[in-house]
Amino acid sequence: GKVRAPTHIISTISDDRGEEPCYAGVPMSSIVEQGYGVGDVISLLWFKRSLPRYCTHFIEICIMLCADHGPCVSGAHNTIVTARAGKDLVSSLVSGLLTIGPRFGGAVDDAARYFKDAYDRGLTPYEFVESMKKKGIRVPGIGHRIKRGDNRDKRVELLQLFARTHFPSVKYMEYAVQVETYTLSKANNLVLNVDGAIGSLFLDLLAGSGMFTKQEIDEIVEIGYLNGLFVLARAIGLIGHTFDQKRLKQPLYRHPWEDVLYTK
Ligand code: Q5B
Repeated sequence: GKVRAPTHIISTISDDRGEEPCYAGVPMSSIVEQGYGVGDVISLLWFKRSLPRYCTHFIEICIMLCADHGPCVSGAHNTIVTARAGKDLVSSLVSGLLTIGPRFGGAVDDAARYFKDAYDRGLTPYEFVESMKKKGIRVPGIGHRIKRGDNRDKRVELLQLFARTHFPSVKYMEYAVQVETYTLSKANNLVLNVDGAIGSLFLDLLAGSGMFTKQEIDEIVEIGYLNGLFVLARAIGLIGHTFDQKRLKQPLYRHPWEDVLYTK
């Protein structure tokens, strides 16, 4: 009989061997003809399924809200400095992307992991926050450099409004809000930030849409898909900052001596 030659790569999300590329089995012509958006494409390529419109719309809102946050944040700063050093688009982009991590923009997965674990184990916000403090771990998704209890992050409010209107359940997000109420009683900068809002709301999307098994949700949270939303979104802004610096013909950046504390 026929013997299948062993392959070196297994791939399950896309196929370009036919007349047109397919994303998770959906041909490109259907994607275009049926008016799919980038949220649908993310659903197909990341989650290997078509998600309901409110889910893909939520994904698109996350992308739009996180696309940029001005020139002063870590990622944009690195990109600007790199572009001004005369580097090309890809170098400037990745220089900014490499700052995304546990403190800046890359706390979405950990926020989802910790909020899910605490909610599923029935911990009160007090028990959760204090147990994190004992372990010396900052609560991912909580805290911001400029946002405060009396100057909330509009992006968080917009995400919450959308989810409260369209999601069947927002239990994880409401838990995150209770955590925020407790952390705000400790310090005014310990707001639920954009990473925490997306992390908790994505748990609600996964659990409430009926499109994922419990095992699949656990795997998504464990592997960590959700930082990808911030990375993808912020790439849009970082590319913009690169073009901006080139357009403005900005010279090499050098940090002023006055802004450095030289000490022994
Ligand atoms: N404290 C974000 O810190 C920041 C605490 C905490 C318990 C916490 C910090 C943090 C978790 C990671 C996270 C995403 C580093 C942030 C983003 C995207 C962005 C960015 C932009 C965009 C800010 C003062 C006191 C200390 C700390 C305590 C702080 N956070 N305790 N849990 N989570 N959060 N990152 O202001 O007693 O004095 O020692 O790591 O979710 O990145 O716009 O900028 O779109 O680009 O530097 O929005 O919160 O505060 O370090 O001076 O701490 O608060 O232990 O207590 P800060 P610190 P104590 S969204």
